[in-house]
Amino acid sequence: MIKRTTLLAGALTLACGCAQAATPEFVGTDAPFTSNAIYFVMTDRFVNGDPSNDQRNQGGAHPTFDIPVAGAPKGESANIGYLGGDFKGVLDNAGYIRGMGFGAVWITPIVDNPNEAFTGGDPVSWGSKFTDRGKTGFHGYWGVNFYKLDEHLPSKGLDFAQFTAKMRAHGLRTVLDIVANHGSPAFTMPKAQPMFGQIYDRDGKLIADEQNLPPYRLDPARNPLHRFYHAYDDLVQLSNNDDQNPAVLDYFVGAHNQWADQGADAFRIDTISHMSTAFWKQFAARIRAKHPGFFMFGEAFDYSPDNIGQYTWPSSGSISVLDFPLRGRIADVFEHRDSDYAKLLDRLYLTNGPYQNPYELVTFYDNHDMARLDASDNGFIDANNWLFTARGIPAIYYGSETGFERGKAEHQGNRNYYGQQRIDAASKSPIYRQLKRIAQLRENTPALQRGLMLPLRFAGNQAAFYRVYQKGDTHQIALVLLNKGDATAPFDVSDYLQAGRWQAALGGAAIDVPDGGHLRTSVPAHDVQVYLLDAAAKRTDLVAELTRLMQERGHPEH
Ligand SMILES: [Ca+2]
Ligand SMILES: [Ca+2]
Ligand SMILES: [Ca+2]
Repeated sequence: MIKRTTLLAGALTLACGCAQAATPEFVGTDAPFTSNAIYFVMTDRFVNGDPSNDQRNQGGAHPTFDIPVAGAPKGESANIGYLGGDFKGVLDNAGYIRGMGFGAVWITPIVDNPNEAFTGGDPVSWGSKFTDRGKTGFHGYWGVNFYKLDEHLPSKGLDFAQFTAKMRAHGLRTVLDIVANHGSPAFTMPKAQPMFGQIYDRDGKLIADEQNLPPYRLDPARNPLHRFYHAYDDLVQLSNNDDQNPAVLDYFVGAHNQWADQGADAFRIDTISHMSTAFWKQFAARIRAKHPGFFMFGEAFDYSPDNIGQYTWPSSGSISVLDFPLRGRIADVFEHRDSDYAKLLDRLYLTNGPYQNPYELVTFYDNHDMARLDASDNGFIDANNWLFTARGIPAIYYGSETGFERGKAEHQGNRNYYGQQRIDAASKSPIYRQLKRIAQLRENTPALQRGLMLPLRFAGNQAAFYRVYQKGDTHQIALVLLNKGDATAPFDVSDYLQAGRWQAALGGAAIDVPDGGHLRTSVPAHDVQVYLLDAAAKRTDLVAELTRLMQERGHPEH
């Protein structure tokens, strides 16, 4: 980008005191975290970097290591036991992740989970959903002591604080997945199992215990160990933390502040919609009182923009969300060859939408709780080209860089072990190569990270839009041209097109555009081109559109 010489201009502005001399600010968001693209790993399923913490003999009669799901078709597999992945496996591959163009790694919850396989609930069968019998806490979402690391994760010299520090030395921030809604499976066990349904404090003292009772049989009035929980169920057999109880808020603020103190850079908040916005408002305020500006995004597993938008508002704690509504359309568009880019347009909500700031949403096409994207290599390439140029913070689920287990749901291979061998061979995948190219471009292009988005054309296999970031010394206009068709597509852009020399950011010749001129080019099949003009927006109709986008960017909360 071009750095303006601002000293003289600044001095003149000050000297004359005239506000109109200042260049207007055009930004989608300034939240520093939004510069990063996120790579999401289920730590246990990524890489086993240290076999000494595998706990292979854990669990006694209910062992926890390596439990294949029965009934797999030939050549397929799934597993509900621990498979050995740990902090060291992530850290060992920090260079791999960073080299792809990611600035942050989201890891599954790190807190202590039960040390046996669960014996209640419904049996896990091939492809089943909401079934937990025989399953372990390999995923981390069954917290028992939220102040304590689970024993499968750290290594000697690599506790969480050391992990985050070493990741940062590689240029990677840590997004910690946190839970406050629930603990572990808490009832339906044939015989009560240790840790299940219990919560321990930072000193290791038992403070809550469902005692294998169905929620309606809890007696919070008389039994202090029941007061942590609602006397009604929420998600499967999980304990249901009482968001009205101040002790619950204190406990989770304390625990998660501890992990932020140890270097977590952002939180992904599990099951945010299963607790009240009043809880989250207080939670966010108390985290940010200690860690100003701390970035958080929640999982409200809901495809309705109006339902999930409320979590982003200041009245709910200004917590961003995973962009499920857009995700639904992304799957529609990139899983099908004859789809229309226009389907994406009305889920962007660039003006007067339901979100406090649509540019801060975390965008994705799949994760551990749904079937992985069911697309061809070209479908993945097209999806990534979209995700890393459109508004939002892209989050890629581990393995998607090679199309790993595509189309597979949980208990069908979605969460399978990836491993060092696949990582070492990833560069053979065209998905990986094209992802790296577009992710690295986003990493070096403020307009693609945080710029306002001005759509030009979304039709059939082509999309064209501007991203504009104009603040301080950075003045950047990006023109993004996407082609998901099987043939080279011509593009002819003139709307809002500012005169100047547009650089081809992904290679190719620069294009000189005269006043009132056109930018004519072509984009190969399943490819993207980005033209960059490092200049302040001057063209009158462009400035007017950007001013409108800026003014109408947020939700008009009252
Ligand atoms: Ca291990
Ligand atoms: Ca454990
Ligand atoms: Ca709940």
